[in-house]
Amino acid sequence: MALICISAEPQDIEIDPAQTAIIMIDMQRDFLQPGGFGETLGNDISLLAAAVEPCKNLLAGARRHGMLIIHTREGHRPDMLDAPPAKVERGQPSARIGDVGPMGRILIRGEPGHDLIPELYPQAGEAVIDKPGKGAFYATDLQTILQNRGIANLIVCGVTTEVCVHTTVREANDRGYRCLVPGDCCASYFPEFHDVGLRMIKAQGGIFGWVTDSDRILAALG
Ligand code: C5J
Repeated sequence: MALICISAEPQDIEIDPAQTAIIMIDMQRDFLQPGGFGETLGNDISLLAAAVEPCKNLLAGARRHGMLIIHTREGHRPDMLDAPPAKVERGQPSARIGDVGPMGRILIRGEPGHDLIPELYPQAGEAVIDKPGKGAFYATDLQTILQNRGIANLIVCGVTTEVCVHTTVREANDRGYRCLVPGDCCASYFPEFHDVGLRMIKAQGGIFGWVTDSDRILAALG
């Protein structure tokens, strides 16, 4: 496919879809559904629901165009050897990482809560990357996968905007990837952090990347 031009801020961006991957960050039951990690931290999980439909539409468009699609999941080994005590012990959650909740052990790989939400479930052939940290590059094989597929641009979606989406965009930007963030495909428990998070990405001439929305990407894909 030829280059396409996507309307974005701070300026439009031209990309080759064949060199572009969609990264769906942590659209897991633990963040979006009752009884999971997000809710144990005292958050209103209903605030994340708005991103689901736009992500679904974008995924459908990306699949139609044969784009590389990668899903990530934040979580830890069942023995929790990869879970830093500083992360597990932090704050005053109603249940900590590794404790048993209504969706199994909180943020532990293999548990129901760690799984991706059914609306955005990966299709056969789509990579799923388990990450112990906030950034998708830290302690994962994401960069190897991207290099092997000749990827230069990332469309980064998911939750939460200012935590795992932002950390991943920053990691990717430092590694030379051009990051495009569709704001309606991201969400936060803190709407003001979502707004400022997007503004931070596109400020200063696009210091971390570009911001757009799912409709503009789909329109460009045609
Ligand atoms: C958080 C994430 N918020 N996926 N994780 O702890 O953003």
